[in-house]
Amino acid sequence: MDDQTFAQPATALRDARSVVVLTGAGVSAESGIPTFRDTMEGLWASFDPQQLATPEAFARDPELVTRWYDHRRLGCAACEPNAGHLALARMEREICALGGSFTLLTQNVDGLHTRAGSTDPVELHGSVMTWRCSQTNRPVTPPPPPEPWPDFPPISPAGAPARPDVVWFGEALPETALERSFAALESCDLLLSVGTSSVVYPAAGFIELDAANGARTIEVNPQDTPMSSNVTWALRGKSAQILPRLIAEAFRAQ
Ligand code: BV8
Repeated sequence: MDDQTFAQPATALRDARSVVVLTGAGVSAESGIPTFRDTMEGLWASFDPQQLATPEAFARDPELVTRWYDHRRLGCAACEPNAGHLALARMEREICALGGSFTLLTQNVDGLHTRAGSTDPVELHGSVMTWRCSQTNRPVTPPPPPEPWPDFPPISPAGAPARPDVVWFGEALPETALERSFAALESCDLLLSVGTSSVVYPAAGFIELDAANGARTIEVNPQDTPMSSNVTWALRGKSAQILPRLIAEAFRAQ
């Protein structure tokens, strides 16, 4: 992609007073974490993630579901943030240094934005790194990576299976996450959507909401998504390459 492609979105980013970034599994792809709808690797190749990420699956087979999530917990812990995560952490610092506001909303459960230096991401779908009792909702601490849980399903002190702190399909997103999201979206003048297939709601609807509010939008993705027709600029490519170039163009003078 030539520099001209970056000129307008970079100017919009530098001039923005209130920036919201929405990320999906694509931003972690270059850290080695398979995206949600990629074919699952190895042991899990014969399972559909959408079928495993539900309360019904957990109730039906807590051993299988907790094994899958512990496999993902250890996989995420073994990965490092990539240049895309680091670029978003720098974007936050640059926007705030110019007196603007910045909010990062992520659908990812891998914790990589925090490890890259983003100060307070809104984890819309929770985290696979923390677990809780499925009965009392009290935290249950997993063994430190790379240690797996000793037993599956892990049993909480209350005697019930422990579950990961993720939002399953059919479960409501955390109230605070939704409140922070809508407050940020209402006032934002620039929304970046990075590495998401834009098919999971309510996050997928954020782009439509912001386009309706008059915000300009930048989509960073190797391919079109159902939201692409709503965006102002589509930067086609991998986020670990696109985001550093966008930041360099927007804040090169700083
Ligand atoms: C709810 C946690 C209500 C678990 C996840 C309205 C319309 C239609 C359906 C619904 C609706 N409202 C609700 C629904 C149902 C459902 C839904 O949206 N279903 C979809 C499938 C149609 N939504 C829900 O159930 C939500 N709950 O609304 O509750 C409610 C209210 C009150 C009371 C009770 C209930 C809950 C949704 C959350 C589900 N949990 N994750 C886990 O991780 O195991 S969602 C899951 O999908 C992941 O979090 C993932 O992040 C998310 C979205 O996927 P993406 O992140 O976009 O990842 P994907 O693989 O799909 O795409 C990757 C993209 O990256 C691709 O575009 C690819 O091209 C790109 N890419 C690849 N490489 C790169 C790249 N981009 C950049 N760089 C690269 N290198």
